[in-house]
This record gives sequence, structure tokens and C-alpha cells, in this order.
Amino acid sequence: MTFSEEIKQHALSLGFDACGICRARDSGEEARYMRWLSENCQAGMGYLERNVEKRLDPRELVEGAKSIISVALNYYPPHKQRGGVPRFAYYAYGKDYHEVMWDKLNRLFSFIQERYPGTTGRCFSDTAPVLERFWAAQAGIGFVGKNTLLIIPGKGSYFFLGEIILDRELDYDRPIEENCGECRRCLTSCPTNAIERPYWVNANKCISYQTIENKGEIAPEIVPNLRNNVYGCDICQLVCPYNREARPHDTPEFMPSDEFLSLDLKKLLEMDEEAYREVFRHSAVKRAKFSGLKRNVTAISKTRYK
Ligand code: B12
Ligand code: SF4
Ligand code: SF4
Repeated sequence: MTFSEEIKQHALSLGFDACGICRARDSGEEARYMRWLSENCQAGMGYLERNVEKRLDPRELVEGAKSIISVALNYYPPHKQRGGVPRFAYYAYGKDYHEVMWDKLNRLFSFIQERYPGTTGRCFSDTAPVLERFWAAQAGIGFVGKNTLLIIPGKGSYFFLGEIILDRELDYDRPIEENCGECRRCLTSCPTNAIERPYWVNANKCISYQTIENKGEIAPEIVPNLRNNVYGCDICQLVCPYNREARPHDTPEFMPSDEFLSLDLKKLLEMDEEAYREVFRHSAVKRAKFSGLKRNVTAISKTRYK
């Protein structure tokens, strides 16, 4: 077995669902990325405008970078909220994925360093300027869908992505041939037309941006179209035919608590800061802060989907 195969095998033994490897190089994505910025699709996420050279070329981010090991971790929940209650996106059901990914990535990196002392590199999962979906596609894990999500054929798109960028040459995988074909379901189902064209999400219009990242008021034209989404949005994944093949994860940290699953509009409207801290103690929902969640609850309570 080659060292690259050993790395992939170890990644799976740590609970990752997919692992692929590609060369660290210039992504060649400059034109597309700069156009996305020039159309102001990043909305208020100013960090996407910074460190652009590093985002476009991982060798600018990690000194001596030669390879990118890309991994995916399933978060499709085995138990879901019941219908009719304010919806939290599936990715936010359990413990904050940054912590879970970080722990697993570091364990994979320790394995590599034990086998090859002197190897240097860094682990990432949504923590740095890295085009994570692009590299996952280059590493052959899946393909980028028209909703811009990384889709793994036979498994769907409910996966977190992470990388180890390191200074060793490895054996490289190839991108896969699959693509969305004629399907446009995500484009026609997005309630706010945030997927303005295939492979193009304008964050200003995206419910996920408005309910998680936006620190001000939710844009008034978005409020009537929030549906029941109180934190994040999964609509462009729920309608995707590839997600018919999604299977529940078995990562204990992502299991939702009974308290979380019992939340309804009344409980959310009445929730005080102490209860919020208790229910969402280790959760990614903390990102919106108590005031952000309250803002979202108030907004959806005014729509016809309550
Ligand atoms: C900013 C951001 C957002 C923004 C903007 C989303 C967007 N589509 O760009 C907002 C807040 C809206 C958002 C929402 C969500 N996000 Co987000 N987000 C990010 C973040 C931090 C950066 C993404 C980015 O650089 N966007 C800029 C655009 C231009 O780049 P891009 O979409 O990656 O596309 C590039 C390549 O894919 C490339 N490309 C590659 N192949 C192909 C093929 C063709 C034909 C074309 C045209 C293009 C193309 O084009 C782009 C380069 O110019 C990443 C983490 C990271 N560092 O990558 C997480 C990340 C993308 N998000 C993630 C998740 C889970 C979500 C949500 C599902 C959460 C939710 N349920 O609410 C939604 C999904 C909404 C959606 N349809 O994208 C996951 C996605 C996992 C996956 N399977 O793809 C990531 C990777 C975090 C992680 N580590 O797991 N997100
Ligand atoms: S996450 Fe929701 S609002 Fe954003 S692009 Fe997908 S369907 Fe549209
Ligand atoms: S819904 Fe259709 S077009 Fe959209 S990502 Fe899935 S397969 Fe591609």
C-alpha cells in the first residue's frame, strides 16, 4: 500500500466519509472569483475580499505547500425537527463542526507526522482563505453542483469539508467526470433567487447569509421569503436529486439534543439568553449570537409560514 493510500485509509478510520489528494498549485480561479467580488456577491463578508492571493493559490498560504489532502464528513441527521417548527439547517444540529473537524484533521496530521517525521503543514476547515469546494473537486471527492455545493455521487452534499495542506509530494487523484446535466431544481426552488445563475450564489439574497452572517437587519425584501428558516437554509440541498441518496451520519458529536429537537416557535419567542446559552452551548448557532437568533425568530414569526 502506498503512503497516499494509507492516509486515505486512516482518514476513513477516523470517521471521515471521503478523502482525496491533489497538487497544491495556482487554482486558476482568479477571473471567476474576482468577478464574484466585483458583483458584490460576498455581501457583508469582508474577509472574502482579503487575502485573495492566498485563497487563489494555497502555496501563498502555507510555506512549501506541495499537496492538499481534502476530506469530507457527513452531517445528514438521523433525527430531524418535526414539521411546522422553525427550521435550523441540518449542519447546525449538533456540536459546532469546526471543533469536530479540527480534532479529526489534527489526528490525521499526527498520523502523517508519526510516519514521516519532519513533514510540516496546516489543517483547515472553514478557518482560512481556502477554496474548499474547488480543491475537494480537484481531489476527486465529488463535483461542484449548480447550487455551488460539493456533491459526492451516491452520497449527496450534506458534508463538511476540510483540508491538510502539507509540504510532501503524494500521489494525486483526478477530478471526476460527473455533473448536474440538465437539472436546474436548485435554481428554480430557491425562494429568494439567490442562485442567480448556475454555480453562482449571491450572498445578499441567500437566507443562509441573512440569518447567520448578516450582523444588521435582515434585508426587508428577503423577510417575506424566509419560509420557516430561522437559522441557515437547506432548500437547494433538499431538492437536489443527489441527496435522495444521503444516509444519516454516525458521528456522536453531531447528534441533536432532545431539548433542541423539541424547540418550537413559542419556545423560541420566549427563550431568554440563559436558556439560549444552555441549548446552544457547543453549537454552531452561537455564531448568530442571542440577538441574531431573536431577530430571525421575530422575522419568521411575521411570515405566513409560522
Ligand atoms: C462564504 C461562504 C458562504 C456564503 C456564500 C456561499 C457561496 N456559495 O459562495 C454563505 C453564507 C451564503 C454560505 C452558505 C452556505 N454554506 Co458556506 N461557506 C462559505 C465559505 C466560507 C467560502 C465560500 C466561497 O469562497 N465562496 C466564494 C465562491 C466564489 O466560491 P465557491 O462557491 O467555493 O466556488 C468556487 C469553486 O467551487 C469554483 N468552481 C469549482 N468547480 C466549478 C465548476 C463550474 C462549472 C463552475 C462554474 C465553478 C466551479 O468556482 C468558485 C471559484 O471562483 C466556505 C468555506 C471555504 N473556505 O471554502 C463555506 C462552505 C462553502 N459552506 C458550507 C455550507 C455547509 C453552507 C450552507 C449549506 C449552510 C446552510 N445550510 O445554511 C449554505 C449553502 C448555500 C449555498 N448554496 O452555497 C460548506 C459546504 C460543503 C459542501 N458540501 O459544499 C463549506 C465548504 C464550509 C465547510 N468547510 O464545510 N456559505
Ligand atoms: S441556501 Fe437557501 S437561499 Fe441560499 S441559495 Fe440555497 S435555497 Fe437559496
Ligand atoms: S438540484 Fe440539480 S442542478 Fe442543483 S445541484 Fe442538484 S443536481 Fe445540480
